[in-house]
Amino acid sequence: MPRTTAPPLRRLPRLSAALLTGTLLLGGLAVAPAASGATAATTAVRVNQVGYLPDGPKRATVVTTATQALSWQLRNAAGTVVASGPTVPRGADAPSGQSVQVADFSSYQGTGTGYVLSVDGSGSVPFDIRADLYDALRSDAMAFFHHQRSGIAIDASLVGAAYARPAGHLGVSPNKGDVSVPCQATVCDYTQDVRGGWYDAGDHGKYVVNGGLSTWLVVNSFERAERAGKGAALGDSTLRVPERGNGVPDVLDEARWELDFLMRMQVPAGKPYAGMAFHKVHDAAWTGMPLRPDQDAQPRELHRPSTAATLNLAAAAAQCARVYRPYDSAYADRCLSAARRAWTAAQANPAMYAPSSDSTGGGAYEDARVTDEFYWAAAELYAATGESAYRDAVTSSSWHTSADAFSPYGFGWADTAALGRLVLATVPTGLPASDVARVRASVTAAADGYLSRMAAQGYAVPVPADGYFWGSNGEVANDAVVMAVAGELTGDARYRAGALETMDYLLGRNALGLSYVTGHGESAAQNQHHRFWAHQLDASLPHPPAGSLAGGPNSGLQDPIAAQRLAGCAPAACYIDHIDSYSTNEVAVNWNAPLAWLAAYAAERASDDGGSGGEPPASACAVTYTVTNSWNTGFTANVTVENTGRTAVDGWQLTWAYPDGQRVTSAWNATVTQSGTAVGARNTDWNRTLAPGAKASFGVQGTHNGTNPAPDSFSLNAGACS
Ligand code: 9MR
Ligand code: 9MR
Repeated sequence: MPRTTAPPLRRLPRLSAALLTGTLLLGGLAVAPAASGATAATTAVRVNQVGYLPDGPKRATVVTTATQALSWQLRNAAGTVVASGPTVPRGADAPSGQSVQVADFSSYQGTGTGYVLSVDGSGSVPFDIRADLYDALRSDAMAFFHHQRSGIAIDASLVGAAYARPAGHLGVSPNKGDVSVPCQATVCDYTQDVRGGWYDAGDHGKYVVNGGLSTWLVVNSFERAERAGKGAALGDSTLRVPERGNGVPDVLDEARWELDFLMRMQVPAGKPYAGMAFHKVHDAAWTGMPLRPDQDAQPRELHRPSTAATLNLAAAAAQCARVYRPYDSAYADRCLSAARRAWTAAQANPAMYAPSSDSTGGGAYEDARVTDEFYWAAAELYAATGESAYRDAVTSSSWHTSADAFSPYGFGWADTAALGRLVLATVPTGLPASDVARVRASVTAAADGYLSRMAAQGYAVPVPADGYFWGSNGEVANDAVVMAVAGELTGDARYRAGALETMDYLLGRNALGLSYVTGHGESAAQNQHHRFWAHQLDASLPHPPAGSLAGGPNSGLQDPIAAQRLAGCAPAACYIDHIDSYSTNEVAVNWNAPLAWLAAYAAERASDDGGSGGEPPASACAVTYTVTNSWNTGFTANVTVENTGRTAVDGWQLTWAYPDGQRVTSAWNATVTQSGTAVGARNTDWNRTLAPGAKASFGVQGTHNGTNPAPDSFSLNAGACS
């Protein structure tokens, strides 16, 4: 059954009302200026320290003991007041424990650098207003994954000398792995090659559950960009990855590094639990800090397969089959076969739960409820194949109708039902239109929930006051992903504004006046828990590279330094930029993945819309499907697709589902493949580019079972057509 009330066990106990009210107006904390060590101000102005988009929301939070409205002034770099107005008193803000007011300067649409917002004699840090604000974060946040790669040297030509390092865990002494890793005692009697992938975080563990989720988000960021007609921004030679120039979008090259690892974690045919995924591989004992990956001398071990890991693999690999097909159909086939085997194995072993006790040398990633993972994997397998067995697994899942698929605490590595909803809401499948409408409505309802929570909070954070648990910044970014998709589905600009405003929170408009993203913002965190980027412990080592997101405020205080230094903190202030604070200040792939998703989203709107803003049209293509000939068992049809969007489409794939058992047997002027009911038609060399307003036509011949109804919906590069 879906969880209805309490957050999952691994999260924190809720904070008592007494704690929340008892920490209001923590004087010293509330008034500490963000960056400059200025005077004893009574007011502090918290802004997005990177800046604001010209067409985006522009709000700041003012920490002040004043109860009356104050006035704000926006000054440009020359010191000239370019806008001014009154703040709105908000009173006590429970999550931050501060008394706050809000300044809204959204109506100012000028551009420039060096703006300062002043209230009551206090100035913010300087910030920019410009359309290309997020271009750097888009590539930095994505580059994080390359830095985290295991099994490959990180080359100075891509990352700079400070971040270059030898390959980790390729079996070169003193490393023991990961080319031939044994299982823990009693788990298996063979070894497995599980090289590659991304290190999870500040540790050297590699965990299938968290890897699957993170891969899915990275690939999903590309899917979303493609639907908006802007996938080129993440295309080939856009990122600092070694595979630049191979004709494949760089973001997919990066995700493939992890997908290959995930598939290596699958139990081989002929062995017990074949098709299941080992839950994780990591050191036999926790290593100390600092420690470069190639210097880790601990034995590595595979841990018992789990149903959750197996289903994460199934979901990520099924998504791979769909998204990589236009670039490498053999790889797509390999992914699909791994996904199918994983699904079958998970069905045969539906309750192999990873225990919370398994946390020696690596994190547990425990999960004793996997119905949501079944739902997500089924949704991806259905989207990839159109097959009725997967459709039935979707529609019979309790999560398909449950209102709780989107929890107020957001989705996460153990809560994946929302991901199934996002797939079904955005990828055309054979689900009835009414069901798709219901699924889409659930996405917007979730986004509405985040918006209303933001509106009720002084810092416009989408998480509830009791939701500041380990990785809360990842939760904020995940919520923003849902809001952005709601904006795409509805064209309602409020959702885009909500997604952008969460960026303000992450980049400095928060209780601590600190950007949680390294290298982005005047006053940014820089001592995240990491075994190589451990400058705080060893000055010869680098700080984390720009674009790394800290886990964020965690009222659980689950490490010694947080427990010691942060006792009594208000939830949103339970954070310390210290390398030892792994429970508030680690980096992790599942937090940087939604950050990268969001940065790509925010960057794309700014640069590609010329600052005009607004959502892309709900549909960027129109299709006519005409049966040109039909006989007792066969038919021919002509299909015409028109690019009704504003940008050229370079390389297209049109997809649809046949409603009544039709099968394509041949095609002309397009390359057509069918899997189950799902059909994909790819451009030929000569009709690959569709300028705005241009059309391409192709034909298919096929068989039918007596009736031959036309498909009722089509998608161009995964965006629904009218
Ligand atoms: O470094 C580890 C970090 O990646 C994990 O998130 C965290 C919780 O599992 O554990 C950290 O390792 C610490 C271990 O749990 C206890 N001894 C100190 C370790 C940090 O050096
Ligand atoms: O993100 C994980 C968080 O939800 C858990 O509460 C926490 C303790 O189990 O572990 C976090 O994940 C860590 C993992 O266990 C080990 N690598 C670092 C991860 C981020 O801190």
